[in-house]
Amino acid sequence: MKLTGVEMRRIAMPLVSPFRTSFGTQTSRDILLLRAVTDQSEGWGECVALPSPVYSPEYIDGAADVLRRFLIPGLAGVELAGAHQIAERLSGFLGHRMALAALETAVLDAELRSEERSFARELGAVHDRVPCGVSVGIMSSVPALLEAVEGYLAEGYLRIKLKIEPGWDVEPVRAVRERFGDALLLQVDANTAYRLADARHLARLDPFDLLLIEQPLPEEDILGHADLQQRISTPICLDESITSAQSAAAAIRLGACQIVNIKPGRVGGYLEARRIHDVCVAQGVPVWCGGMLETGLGRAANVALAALPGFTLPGDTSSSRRYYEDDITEPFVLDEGHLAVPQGPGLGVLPRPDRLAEVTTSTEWIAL
Ligand code: NPQ
Ligand code: MG
Repeated sequence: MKLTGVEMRRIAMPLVSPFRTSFGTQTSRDILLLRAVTDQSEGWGECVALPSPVYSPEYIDGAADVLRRFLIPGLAGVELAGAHQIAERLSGFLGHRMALAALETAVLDAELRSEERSFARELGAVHDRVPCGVSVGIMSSVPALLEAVEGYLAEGYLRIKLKIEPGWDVEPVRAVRERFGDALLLQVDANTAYRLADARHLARLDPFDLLLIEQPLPEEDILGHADLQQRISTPICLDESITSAQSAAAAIRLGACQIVNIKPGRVGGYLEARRIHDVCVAQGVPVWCGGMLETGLGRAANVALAALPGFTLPGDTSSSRRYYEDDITEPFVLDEGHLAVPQGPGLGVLPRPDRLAEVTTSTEWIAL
């Protein structure tokens, strides 16, 4: 298999409602899509980078630049036995894992489509549907939050994740727990908004029987998370800090987390994501699949990954309409709190040409 070229396409997708986290409020999602064309077929990859480097160091224009200048040209003239050779081929280029993940995914999709194999089968999925949770943004008031959570539970979501930050933590958690009861699967995500000095405050979440607290401290503060875990009983789950199977193994060994959020984009692709899954299973650490407000393309691959055996907690694999009124693919629709794992070749879904054209803001062809 040889790469002929890659189309880099930017799309702008309006969100159904603003999404507020500890790092800011977004009202629309600006996304970089890749369409890899090989001598055999073509495939799609979605880059999860945000417009600015507020969740991770990567950002969309930076990802587009490193792809255009280095990653895509790095595959020129290369005969690939498969997409699994891409990461090693490009290992001289450091970091930029979200960019690399998008490229590897697009080529893997092309490869699998030509061989009529699905992502689910390729990754080792053992379920044909996955249980789903939903991530609930920071709201203007507790009543507004309770109304939002009630709506999601009515839709069938099996787990609620509340975004938290200093000033919006114990009270919203208490209110949701009191209103919806002890059986509700409930967790929180701080997106690095706290410091180790907040340990006594974070311990006030302990009575609410949360499944986990996600990424309370900064990305690089592995030892801080290990120290924090000694002072709180809520299990710590890492998101931003886990950038590879190697960093996952280290964080687990150091006692920095008891649970891992796996986002393929953050770690350089679905193949590295599977290696993290394998490390965690070997260490008895539960994992779940995170989300980056993907379109149906990224969502399809995430749902396939979430069907691996070690994904024992519901993920942020929500329905399309949690974020988008009109997705670019056929929508993912919740059925009794689950999403069906796509079974068709490759991602098992394709963009609808008319909808894709409507949301496209620019395209660029990188020929090899
Ligand atoms: C997280 N995702 O787990 C991320 C954060 C995130 C579903 O909570 C636009 C606006 C894109 C906010 C991508 C969820 C975003 C965003 C990711 C937040 O930390
Ligand atoms: Mg997170």
